Formats: sequence, structure tokens, C-alpha cells
Amino acid sequence: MSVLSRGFGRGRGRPADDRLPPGQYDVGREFPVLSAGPTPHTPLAQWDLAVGDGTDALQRWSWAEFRDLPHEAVTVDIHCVTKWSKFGTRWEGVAVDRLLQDVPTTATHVLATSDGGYTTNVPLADLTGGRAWVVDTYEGEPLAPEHGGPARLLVPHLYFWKSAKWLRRLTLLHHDEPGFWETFGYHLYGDPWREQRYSGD
Ligand SMILES: Nc1nc2c(c(=O)[nH]1)N[C@H]1C(S)=C(S)[C@@H](COP(=O)(O)O)O[C@H]1N2
Ligand SMILES: [Mo]
Repeated sequence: MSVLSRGFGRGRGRPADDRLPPGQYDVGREFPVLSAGPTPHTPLAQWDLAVGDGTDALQRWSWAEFRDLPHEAVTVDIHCVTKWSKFGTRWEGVAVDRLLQDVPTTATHVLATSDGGYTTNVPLADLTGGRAWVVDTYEGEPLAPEHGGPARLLVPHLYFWKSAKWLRRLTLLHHDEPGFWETFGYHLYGDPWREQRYSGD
């Protein structure tokens, strides 16, 4: 596995106040676990990651194939809608750009689907352009199951519920479609800087 580092503008040098979206607090060294259901434990031999349209899988990677894809190291701030933010989290993973590289598409949205059935929707443009990854490493260690291991989506510029844990599929759509929390009234887009917590915000 090769790892390439990316630099980020909203980085360690900025004052904490500038890095905290409205209504959020700095959780410090803690890393809360927020899961709507039990933690799945899919054996790696049965794990795969698919990119598909509504019906077909257009691309599919086994665990070994996924680990062989070029990985990037990213350091980002994350923001949970329950108001904690965590600064400077360090991850390694595959850019979604890379996963979509051989999948020409006119899709506008993506529905991320997890082991256990969790879903969340994101505009395709928010997953591309070096803004989202499928990560398998946190702070230099394999991603812990409670935090989404073996692999989770990381979309740090949106509220953290968009970063689907235990990711198994990215479905390309030509329309927006609410996922799990969005169906319960959370915002369809979820920009922490515009405090888009609930539909109507
Ligand atoms: N599959 C799945 N992904 C999920 C969730 C979940 O319940 N299931 N919770 C979301 C929410 S609300 C948040 S804040 C983050 C929490 O990630 P963490 O437990 O690693 O802090 O994961 C998101 N991704
Ligand atoms: Mo959350």
C-alpha cells in the first residue's frame, strides 16, 4: 500500500475559534462512538466494496484489492450534529475520486450503504474533487470496528453522520434520496458551517 500525504488549508495553524462551526464545542482527546445499531463484524474474506447504479455493481473490490489501491493520508476536523467537533483527526484511505475513476457517470447524487443497512445521501460533487475518502486507518492503526472498521466513508466538510461507518456500497443516483437520519428529519445536505442540522435549517 502506498500512502500520499495531502495538505489542508483548514489546518493545525488556525486558531481553534476559527475551526469551530456555529453551535459546536471542542471534544478534545475523546472520540465519542455514535451508532444507530449494533456494530457489524463482517469477516474480511466476505467483505467487499461496490460502486453501482440502481441495479448493477459497476466496480467491486475485495479487501485485498481495496488495500492495494493508492491510499492518501488526510488530517481533518470532524463535526457531529450532536455538537461535538474533533480537531486534527488523522486518517488513511482511498479518495472517492480514485474509486470512481473508471466509472464515467452523469449521476448527481450518491447513496452510501453500510453493513447493517444504514444509509446516507451526498451530492456526487461533495464526494469528488479530493473532498471524501473511504478510510481504513485511524491515527496509524486499523480503523476500530466501533468507529466503522474495516472501512468507512469520510466526508469531513459535512456533519459526521454523512461519514457512513462499515461502508459497503456507493450507489450512483440521478436524484436526491434521503438516507437513514435524513428520513428522520435531519438536513438533506448537512453543512456544519451553515448549521444545517435539521430539514428547514
Ligand atoms: N453505518 C453507520 N454509520 C454511521 C452511523 C451509524 O449509526 N451507522 N452514525 C453516524 C453518526 S450520527 C456519526 S456522528 C458518526 C459517528 O462516528 P463515530 O462513532 O466514529 O464517532 O458516524 C456516522 N456514521
Ligand atoms: Mo452524529
